Amino acid sequence: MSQTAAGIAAGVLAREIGAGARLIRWLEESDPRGRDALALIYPHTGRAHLIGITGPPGAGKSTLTNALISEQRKRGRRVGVIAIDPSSPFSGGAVLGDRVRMQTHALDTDVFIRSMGTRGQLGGLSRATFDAILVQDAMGYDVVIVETVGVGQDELDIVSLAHSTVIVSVPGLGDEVQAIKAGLLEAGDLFVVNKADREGADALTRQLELMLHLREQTRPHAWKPPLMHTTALTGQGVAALTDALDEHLATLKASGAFTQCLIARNRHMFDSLLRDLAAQHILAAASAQPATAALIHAMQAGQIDPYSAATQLVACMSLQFP
Ligand SMILES: Nc1nc2c(ncn2[C@@H]2O[C@H](COP(=O)(O)OP(=O)(O)OP(=O)(O)O)[C@@H](O)[C@H]2O)c(=O)[nH]1
Ligand SMILES: [Mg+2]
Repeated sequence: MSQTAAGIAAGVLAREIGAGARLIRWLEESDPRGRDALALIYPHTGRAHLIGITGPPGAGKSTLTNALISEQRKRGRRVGVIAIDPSSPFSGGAVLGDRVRMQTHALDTDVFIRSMGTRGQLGGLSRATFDAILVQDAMGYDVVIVETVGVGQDELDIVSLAHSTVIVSVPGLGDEVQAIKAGLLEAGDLFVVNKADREGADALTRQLELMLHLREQTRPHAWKPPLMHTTALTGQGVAALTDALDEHLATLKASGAFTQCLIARNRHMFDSLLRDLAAQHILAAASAQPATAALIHAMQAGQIDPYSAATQLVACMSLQFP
């Protein structure tokens, strides 16, 4: 495999999983070849149906993703998956767990599963995830599924910027854990009660119905989100969920929201890159300023507070921005 940006981009467009994995790594590590290759593949993106799946730790998201892959494959579609490893104390070793739960598809070359850590990406989790989505999209995967635990702002950005956001709930977690955060409730396009084989599924369904009813009263949505039941372990309800996802996709395409979603994701990336560039410029310019040393000294001596020091420095640098 060629190690140049052009070589890797050609491999990605030829749908070679090795090339896709390499490019995602380059982008994660801010290897300059990553950006060059991304520019080459970018014109081939924008076609995949991006599905975000989120829910509490252990809700069965990976098991459900595995079942969704099977169903999508039955329908002749190629599937990319990005599983975000929740390095939360609840679910150590999730990367391995995700792989095990989706290993049914390990030998299928029309399925590409990539796990990502939640720490250590330069530029943040949402950017690394959106980069990986672009790569899988350019590889011609019809469907790209992103699995993430619904906790931080980054994760919320990721799922709410997907075309179809699936919120997974499970019976038996207790009320305080079960209450879906307002942001997630608002972002959900499809609501799933997984582990429907377990006791408590009916009570949870009633609770969710109430939440959705209140959501509708507060702010009516064009798409009425379905509330579905699955038993991911056996695949029960997964065909119906796939039907609902297809229907949602058709609605998005008919209204133009499919493209809007892509525009919103690009805007998010653009803003995030701009913030990084601005920070780099300011830090570089600040370290070249003679006033910096004096202000730091004054701050250490307790003569000025950090807010005033930063404001003063920016004030005396502002004319020197490129
Ligand atoms: N009874 C039952 N168990 C299920 C079902 N779906 C998943 N499980 C089990 O629930 C456990 C957690 O499943 P995962 O798919 O790893 O859940 P997850 O939401 O991906 O977990 P994290 O990624 O760690 O947050 C596993 O032991 C699954 O076998 C279901 O429909 N019914
Ligand atoms: Mg998982």
